[in-house]
Amino acid sequence: MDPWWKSAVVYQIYPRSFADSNGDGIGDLRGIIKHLDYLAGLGVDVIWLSPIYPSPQDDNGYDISDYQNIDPLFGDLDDFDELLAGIHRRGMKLIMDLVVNHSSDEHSWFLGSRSDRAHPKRDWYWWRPAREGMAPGTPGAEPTNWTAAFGGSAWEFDEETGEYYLHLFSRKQPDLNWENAEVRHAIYAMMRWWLDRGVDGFRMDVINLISKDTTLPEGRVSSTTVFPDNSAGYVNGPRVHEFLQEMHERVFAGRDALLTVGEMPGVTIEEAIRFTDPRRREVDMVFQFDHVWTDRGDDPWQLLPFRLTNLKAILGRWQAGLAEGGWNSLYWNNHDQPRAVSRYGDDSPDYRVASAKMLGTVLHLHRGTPYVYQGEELGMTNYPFTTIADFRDIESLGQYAEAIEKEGRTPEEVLTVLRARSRDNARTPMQWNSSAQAGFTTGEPWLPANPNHVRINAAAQQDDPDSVYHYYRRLIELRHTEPAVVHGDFTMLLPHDERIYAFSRRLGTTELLIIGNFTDRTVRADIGDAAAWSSAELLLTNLPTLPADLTMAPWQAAIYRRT
Ligand code: TEU
Ligand code: CA
Repeated sequence: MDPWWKSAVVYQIYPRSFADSNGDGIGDLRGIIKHLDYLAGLGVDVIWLSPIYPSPQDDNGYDISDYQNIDPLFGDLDDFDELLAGIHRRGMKLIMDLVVNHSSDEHSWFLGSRSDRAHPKRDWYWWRPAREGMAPGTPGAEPTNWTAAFGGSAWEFDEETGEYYLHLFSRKQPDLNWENAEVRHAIYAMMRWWLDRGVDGFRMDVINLISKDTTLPEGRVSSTTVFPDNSAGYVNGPRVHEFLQEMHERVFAGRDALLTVGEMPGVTIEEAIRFTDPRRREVDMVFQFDHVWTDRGDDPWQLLPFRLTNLKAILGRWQAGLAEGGWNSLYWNNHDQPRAVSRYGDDSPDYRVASAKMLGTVLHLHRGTPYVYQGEELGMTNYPFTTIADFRDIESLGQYAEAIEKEGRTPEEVLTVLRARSRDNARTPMQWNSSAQAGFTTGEPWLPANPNHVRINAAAQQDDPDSVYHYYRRLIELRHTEPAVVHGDFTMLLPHDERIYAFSRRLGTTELLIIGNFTDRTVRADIGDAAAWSSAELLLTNLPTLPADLTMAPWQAAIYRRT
């Protein structure tokens, strides 16, 4: 029997930006409860919640100070139980964000660890002395040259006990020491507690970073990411498979109908096959990053131009790589990425709707489980940021400071890249309607709503059968009704075409052809048996005009079916 999640679509909610129920400007659980019918109407099967646990909110909740409670910002455990029941009542499932590569520095585990070299929890984190022969706390005395994702060294000196602790992200996110069995078992117990409460699985934050090479080798330094490659020994580290197998055995074994997805920056296809091979019992699927890192070159402050052939080569490789065993997750967007329609499509008034639908078509018809990030189903766009004061994201602010102060870059040069790439593009309030603050809050939102909410919003799109929202609804429905979408094999067509994305899916005698025009020109899809295909059944297209002879209007997408 094939697992249920192969035919599922997951919807990601970033709670802080989804819906605010009490006017404090921050989204919360009661806000989500209010919109459950909206999600059920879209037809999604699973909801993934970004972290809602108690947190100092240094990285918007990815710094957790208590794994078994709800941050008062978002509500309490009663609200949570009500939300979960509401999700289950509508036939959907809920997966939680599991952030256990690191905790908050305000977690009681770390407070203990930091208090004394002899504290029983000292070894729960990565404490190391200064580099040999160097005075602790002086420049260059950090134990290794590792850099943190949000700027600066990955080592923070602690005056109190005279040692450094490791943080691959912010200094308020100390890395947990998975070498220590007590740490692992505390985490597994916490996971079981959530499953017993009724949750249906986990999205595991940077889970391929949990195992570090204990010799802590020097790595290749990069100013904007911690994981340019595996040189430092913590990307897909030596014991990561062992840890995930142990987690499976201690937490998931014997429980049915769960979904686990590991977020894995820097994961290779070879590793992903191991992580997702069902016989190995690690995770169901992984998030890889190759296709969202295509605009990054060696110089982090340069934007590489978008090349369709590059995107196709990457996604095609992942399709082929996981064809036999394992399973892909499919996404354009999440809370860390700019908006897909602004990045890969055309967010101008002329083509926003068409290109958002085209992107949805191409993504959802790949083999794998699609993820929709809140607002993607409306074709929400990047935000018109002007100055650095407009940003709230710790990564954008940290990298900006580093680039200006340490590298002597100009603000304009850095801002150009942040406008295109900052995580805040995805974090502006969900656009519910055209009223002030987009119907997100009655107060001051923590990040301003995009001014285009007067045109782009859920209320308007629910009333318009030709909207991006209704198109996504149909795409999701198609996955539920056409087995070839779920199980068909995948063949990339026209890999060298810079304008057309085309591929076929085949299951038994059923064959689907999917075509997306990635340009604002009229382009003919030059595939082999075009004549036969153009008379096949047209399952879905995003424009009122039907493509004749596989000639696609600007940003047109089409799905054909023949048997
Ligand atoms: O993200 C990890 C990650 O790989 C990146 O997407 C990250 O946002 C950054 O670009 C690294 O340079 C996860 C979460 O999704 C992210 O929101 C957190 O900030 C991060 O882990 C730390 O928990
Ligand atoms: Ca609120």
